[in-house]
Amino acid sequence: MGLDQANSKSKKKIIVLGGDGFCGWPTSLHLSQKGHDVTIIDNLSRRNIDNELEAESLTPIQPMHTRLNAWKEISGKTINFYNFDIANEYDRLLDMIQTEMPDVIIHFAEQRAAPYSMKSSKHKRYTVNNNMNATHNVLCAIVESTLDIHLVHLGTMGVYGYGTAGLKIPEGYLDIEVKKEDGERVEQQILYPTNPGSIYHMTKSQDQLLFQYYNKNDNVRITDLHQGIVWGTNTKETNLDDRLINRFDYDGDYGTVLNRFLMQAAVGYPITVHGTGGQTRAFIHIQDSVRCIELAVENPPANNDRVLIFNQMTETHRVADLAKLISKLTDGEIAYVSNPRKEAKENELQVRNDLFLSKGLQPITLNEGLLQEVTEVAKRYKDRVDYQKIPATSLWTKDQQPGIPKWDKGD
Ligand code: NAD
Ligand code: USQ
Repeated sequence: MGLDQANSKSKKKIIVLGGDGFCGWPTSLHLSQKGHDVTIIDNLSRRNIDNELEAESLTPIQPMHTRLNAWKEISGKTINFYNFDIANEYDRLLDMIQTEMPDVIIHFAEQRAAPYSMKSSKHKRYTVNNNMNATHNVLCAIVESTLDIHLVHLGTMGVYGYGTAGLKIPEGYLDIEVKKEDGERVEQQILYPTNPGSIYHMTKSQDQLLFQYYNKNDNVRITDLHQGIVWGTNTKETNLDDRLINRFDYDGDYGTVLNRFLMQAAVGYPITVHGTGGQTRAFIHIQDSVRCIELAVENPPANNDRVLIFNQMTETHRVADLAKLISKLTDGEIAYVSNPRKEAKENELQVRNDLFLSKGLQPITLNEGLLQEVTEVAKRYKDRVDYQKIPATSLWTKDQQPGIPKWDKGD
């Protein structure tokens, strides 16, 4: 095979579901930059949720068509965009798959905030309906299309829960040994038992079963990426022009812990540690997240392989340690607030991520230079912060208290 033929074979037709979001947008740009033919489907529900919560991205994200026109102007490449709801418009999704005939579908299109999913019955039901139907519709449409499509899904480390019996969390499958009636011992591998900590995380656990079933019954080739908390804002491509800037969520529902701490320190708001901050979580920088997805696209499972599961994280940190690190960097004050969530006060977390490392991932670690970079994003846009939106007010149970710090300027 000549080099041109090999190159054209490695260029894929990719549909990105949820390509307007925090992870989906930089991934779409990166894959387009690499020469893949990218089409985004997104119903802009995340932007509508911003309207519902009256909260905005810290960074001034542009309307979708401004983003796409800017990308065309800068890179010369076209990304097509279709605005529809994959959870509710099955026929449109099927039609799009049959027309586009993609090699790969990357599925980001779910409601992804644990606090938002716990706000009320309405939010719980929306999250379950949206996420379960979105995932099931994609799987169903792939089978109905009869095309051999590789599905790459963004899952979460949270499906495992965050407690281990001292072992490193394996990549999806757990080795077990069972004793038969006759005393013989039999070794097996099972999906690691799920232990979700919110309605959102529960939908991701359910996704795993849908994948297991469609893989077994219809041989759908699936990669499920169990991703940790993504931090940072921009990537090589989103940095090319202000109009390509990625979103930065900081509000009490959508802001994730490390980016919230960076924003809080940048604007002089107390760093809100929930409880003692003994919670240990897995993290990955947005640039590494994008690279991992590229690696997953380049390394699909073969036909008849079981669901391929990667742990998409690069390091683990205790929440209190992150707060102290950022406080040291910025002189920010730390506030230990009551935890609005129902979760273990403390946990150890060790995770295997050998698969991505073996495929060439060179992790960006949480060093001071990078933290500085994010702080600069936070500082640059600090005038856009609405202080009222910072506290985490979504409660897991009626007994919990909102995580509101005592604050001279805010009280
Ligand atoms: P996001 O909310 O920024 O992006 C999701 C996108 O999907 C949004 O643009 C939204 O409009 C779209 N969408 C949602 N439902 C849809 C539907 N029914 N039809 C069409 N479009 C729909 O979230 P994100 O942070 O980019 O996360 C993307 C995925 O990665 C999620 O599935 C999430 O569970 C997973 N993940 C995220 C993180 C993180 O820290 N952000 C960590 C681990 C895993
Ligand atoms: N926390 C604080 N202070 C804050 C915000 C959060 O102490 O101001 C604590 C939380 O109580 C929790 C931890 O930080 O113990 C992580 O919270 P988070 O909001 O950063 O992360 P989480 O709710 O788990 O969800 C995020 C993404 C989700 C993804 C998940 C990966 O929103 O889409 O699936 O990270 S993981 O955590 O590995 O399950």
